[in-house]
Formats: sequence, C-alpha cells, structure tokens
Amino acid sequence: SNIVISGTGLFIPPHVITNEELVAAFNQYVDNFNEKNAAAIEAGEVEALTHSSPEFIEKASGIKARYVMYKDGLVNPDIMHPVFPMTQEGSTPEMVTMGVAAARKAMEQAGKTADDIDMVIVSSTFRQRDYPGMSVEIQRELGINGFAYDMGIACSSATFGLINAYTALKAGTAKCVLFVNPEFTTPGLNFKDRDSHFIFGDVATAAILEPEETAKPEHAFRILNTKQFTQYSDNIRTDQSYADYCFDNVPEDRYAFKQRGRKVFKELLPLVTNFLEQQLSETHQDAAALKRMWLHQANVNMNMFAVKKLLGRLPEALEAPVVLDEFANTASSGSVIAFHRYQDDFQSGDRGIICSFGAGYSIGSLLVEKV
Ligand code: CO8
Repeated sequence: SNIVISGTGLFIPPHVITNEELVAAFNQYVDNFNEKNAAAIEAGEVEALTHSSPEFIEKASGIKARYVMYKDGLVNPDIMHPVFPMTQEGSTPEMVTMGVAAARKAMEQAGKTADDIDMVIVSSTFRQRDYPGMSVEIQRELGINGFAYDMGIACSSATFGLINAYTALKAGTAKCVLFVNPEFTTPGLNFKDRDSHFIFGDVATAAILEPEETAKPEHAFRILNTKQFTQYSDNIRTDQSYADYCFDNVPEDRYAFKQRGRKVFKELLPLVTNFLEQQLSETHQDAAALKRMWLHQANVNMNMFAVKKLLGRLPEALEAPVVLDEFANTASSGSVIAFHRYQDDFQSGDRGIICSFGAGYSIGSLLVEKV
C-alpha cells in the first residue's frame, strides 16, 4: 500500500537572535581579545581577530536571524556559548523536550494518539547522550508502546529518518511511525569563530508516517519515491568523541563545527543537481511539473543555483521557499520546516520534492504527492 506523511509538527525555540545582535556580541569579543593581547599582537606572536558583519552574513548566506534555546550566553562577549544546566540523571535533555513538543503537534495534525503509534525514530545531527536513547525517552514521555531508536547523518538526518520510517512501513515492521528531529545545534558551534558563528539555529520538527488507508487525507502526502546518496568528505566535520577524556591537550574547539564553506559549495552543488536530475529521470518526472522543492536550508545562493540548473531559470518564490532567513541553517531540519510551512496551497495530485544535502557528504530526497 501507499505510505503517506499524514502530519508534521514544528517546535520553535523561545529566543530570537538577529544578525545585528549576534555580530555586536562577536565584535565586542574581538575588541576585548585584541585589547587583552595587544602586546603579543604587536610583537607578531598572536594574530589579531577581525570583526564580523551583518551585511556579509546576509549576502553570503541569506540568514537574517536564528531561534535559540538559550540566548544570554550567546550575546555575552565574555561567555559566547549557550548557558544551561548539565544533563544528568533525573533531568530531561533539551533534545527530548524539543522533540516531544514537535511530536505533539505532528500527532495533532495527523489525528493520532500514542496508542496509534508503534515505532519512534529520532533522527538528528547530535545526540545529547549516547544512551539510553533520546528516542526511548521521547517514547516514554508520550506513552507510546512498541520500539524506538536514534539515528543520524548530519544534514541528511531528517530525510534519512523519514526514509527509514517509510521503509519500515513498507516492510510491515511498523503500522504507524513517529519521526522526531530535534536539532539543538548551538552547543555544537564555536561562537568565537568568524567564519561560522552565524550559521546555525535550534529547532525541532516531527512527522507521522503511516499507510494511506489509515491516514486522514487532510494533510497527507503520498511518498512516491525516495533516493539517498553519500560520498565521504571531511570539508564539514567535528572531531568531538566520547573518548576525548583519554587524550591530553584536547583542543578547545574540538567539539565545534568546522567547514571549508567555499569547497562545500563548489563540490556539493553538482552532486545535488546530478542526484535530483537522476531521481526525476528515474521517476519520469519533469522538474517544471513539480509545484515545489522543499530544499535543505544552508545557503540561499546554493539553493538558487541548484533550482536554476534544474528548471533552466530562477525559481519563483514559492517554487523553492526559503526559511533560512528566519531560522538560519538548522542542520537537517530545513527542508522539513519548509515542507511544514509551505504546503497549504497544494491540491490533490500536486507534487513536490523534500531534499537535504550537506555533511558526509549526504543527500536524501523524497518525491511526494498531495493525497
Ligand atoms: N563577517 C565578515 N566577513 C567575513 C565573515 C564574517 N562573519 N566571514 C568571512 N568573511 C570574509 C572572509 O574573510 C573573506 O574575505 P576575503 O575575501 O578578503 O578573504 C570573504 O568574507 C569571503 O569568505 P568566504 O569565502 O568564507 O565566504 P563565502 O562567500 O564562501 O560564504 C559561507 C561563506 C556562507 C559559509 C558559504 O561558503 C556557504 O554557505 N557554503 C555552503 C556551505 C554549506 O552548505 N554547508 C553545509 C552546512 S552543514 C549542514 O548543513 C549541517 C552540518 C551539521 C550541523 C552542525 C551544527 C552545529
């Protein structure tokens, strides 16, 4: 039988940081650093830091602001990281709270209760704790029977998670899957690094997937085709590991997101356009006949290039909607946020593509059709 996405949910964190606020804190940090190290800089022993700028950020990426779980430390030049209580026995990790909030909304939209669901997939870039699984705690919080597991593949965690839900339903492993995608990215970013301090925000998305027969048609999208691709690259990486305590001299920014942004742009773009061209040709689908492309939200210029290659012209605003201006890059959630936000104008039979691309490299895509 056909498998559908019957509802989606979005959890928006409580705080906004605009580029202006973020850059003000960063530039103050830079001034403080340069002042404190003036003698060493003068002597050529330490390199002076350089200001960031809101104009650069918006022009290079399309990002105007981001939502965050914890704001105070991020806009304090003496702190420059999110400040929050350490997760320990008896406390609930942010990823669980965020995931549960998004899950409840997806369940409501799909008209499902905990009793209807028998499988939970939590797919995200980070795990706040390696075990017990975030997914199992979310399962417990929501009172769901059956089983749950965590998975992730950075930027494509969401699409790969949705595809895992789809294949489990196709195989009969589950009757109704709750997919949860909490991206608590801000602790994984070095807010003192000019090249990347602006890139990410926090968010959570969720979705219900089930056979078409059991689904309410109202918000349902039939999954017509799925496609996945990976090719190793360390142009986007973090080195943080559970084994870090074994080493002396662990670098201060070992945990942090690092990328060669230009290289990523140049290498990933042709991989993505070839991938999508292949998927469209394999499914005898004309790009121009798609009503929408809900694309990964890392860089607005990259998305425009990709769509231009596929359509032979620049997209109209609603052909490839942008949420990056408001949310920044949310690791894997961008394409799902776009899908959640921009689908109400779909008529039965209208088609679109949900596609992620990024670290790994990894690319994941679902061709869907409004029921
Ligand atoms: N303010 C002012 N100027 C700046 C700044 C800044 N903040 N940063 C850099 N500059 C300057 C540089 O110094 C450089 O100056 P010069 O030309 O004099 O050397 C100039 O601006 C241009 O710098 P870049 O070449 O670095 O700038 P780009 O135009 O390439 O833009 C981007 C940088 C925005 C990073 C761009 O390369 C990009 O977006 N590339 C695509 C990257 C991409 O898609 N990455 C995937 C992201 S990974 C993902 O989505 C999830 C991964 C896992 C999540 C982890 C969560 C924490």
